[in-house]
Amino acid sequence: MIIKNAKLYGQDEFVHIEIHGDKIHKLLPFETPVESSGHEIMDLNGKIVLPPFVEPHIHLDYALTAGTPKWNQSGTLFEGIQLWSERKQLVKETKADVKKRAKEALEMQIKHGVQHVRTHVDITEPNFTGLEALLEVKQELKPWVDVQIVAFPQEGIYAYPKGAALLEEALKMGADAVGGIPHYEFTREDGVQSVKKALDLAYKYDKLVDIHCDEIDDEQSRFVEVLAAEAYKLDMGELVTASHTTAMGSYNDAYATKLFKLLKKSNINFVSLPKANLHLQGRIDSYPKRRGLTRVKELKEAGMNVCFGLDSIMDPWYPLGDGNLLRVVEMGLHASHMTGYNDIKTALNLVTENGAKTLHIAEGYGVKEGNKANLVVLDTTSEYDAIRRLPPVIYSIRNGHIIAETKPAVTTINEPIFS
Ligand code: 17E
Ligand code: FE2
Repeated sequence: MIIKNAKLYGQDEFVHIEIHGDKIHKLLPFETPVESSGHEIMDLNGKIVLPPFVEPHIHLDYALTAGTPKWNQSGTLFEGIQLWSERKQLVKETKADVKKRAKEALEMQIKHGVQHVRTHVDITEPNFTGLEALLEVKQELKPWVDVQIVAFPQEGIYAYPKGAALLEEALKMGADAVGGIPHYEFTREDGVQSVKKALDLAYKYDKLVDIHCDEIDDEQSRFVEVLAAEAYKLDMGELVTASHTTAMGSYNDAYATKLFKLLKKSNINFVSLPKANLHLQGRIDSYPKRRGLTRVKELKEAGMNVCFGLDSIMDPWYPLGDGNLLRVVEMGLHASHMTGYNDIKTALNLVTENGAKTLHIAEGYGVKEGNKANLVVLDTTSEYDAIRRLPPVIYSIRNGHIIAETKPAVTTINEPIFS
């Protein structure tokens, strides 16, 4: 197949993408005649082609459980954790139940051009139902999406009975990454210890690390410095991710200036979850109310790797979510004051290459000769317009096959009011 007149994201010249089997064989310059090549031709007329979207942080085991048995009334993270804990005792779900919900959520993401997903899975439950379910989903959905699994101790490594042993067992069962939640541990010391434990386990079992880190509006919550320092000492920065880090939005600038030097040195990755945290944070504030996001703009300007994720699809923490990362980008740009021309033009890097770097899959990712024929086509010819209008992904192509397509809606005004 030849994909003709494609505008690669961020480039001005059109190219023709020649696909052989599951690979991108050649990127042909615009002038190359392709009509008589004998290949099947798809003409994009200058529409934008990107590598598939990367969802760096979602909780598939929680998806589609909002309101069962109760809705989160306060909108806080801590009520979410409480509700989930109660639900685990009350609703004894089977592996098949969890798989069904996770697949429904993944289907939403696949329809929006996502082909790489990192999901956290709660392992603070002795039966590992969620983990077993997600390990199977990961295998079963390979033709559509690559899934990475973080063993996530939602109720704490030390605050939950035998949390550390459950975490280690989850890694042996096949989780790809170690999680943590230091701001939820009983004491600061336990929080520090939990971060060190996560890194030790990652080192021992050769895993990635992704910590729910400082997801609280407490300016004293400073576990990200522990994570960065330990990652630096072990020379593991590229394998390590700090998710949420919302307390950074409350740090004083003197501390933030010192912290940023360490963060930069450590080379760790950051995931911001703008929809989830605009909703969850600031709940205990009166006015002025904090936005409760990490310092996305400043991290990016300081040369660190930041990406955006969704976090939730209808769970005890967040009642909405449809799997569309473009909507996350739109909200994140507003909330982070990243609405300058250049910020808008390059915004989709936050859900493509920056996400790929975070997932440690950057090698082989991208619309390049020799790589897998994995790409998405947006219904627009302009990077700027992609953010203004949030057009649909008209094709998602994986291993050379069209795995999802959307027919864009057409709206007309019937009364001649403008003539
Ligand atoms: N669990 C957690 O600790 N934080 C979140 N934002 C979600 C689950 C969704
Ligand atoms: Fe999360």
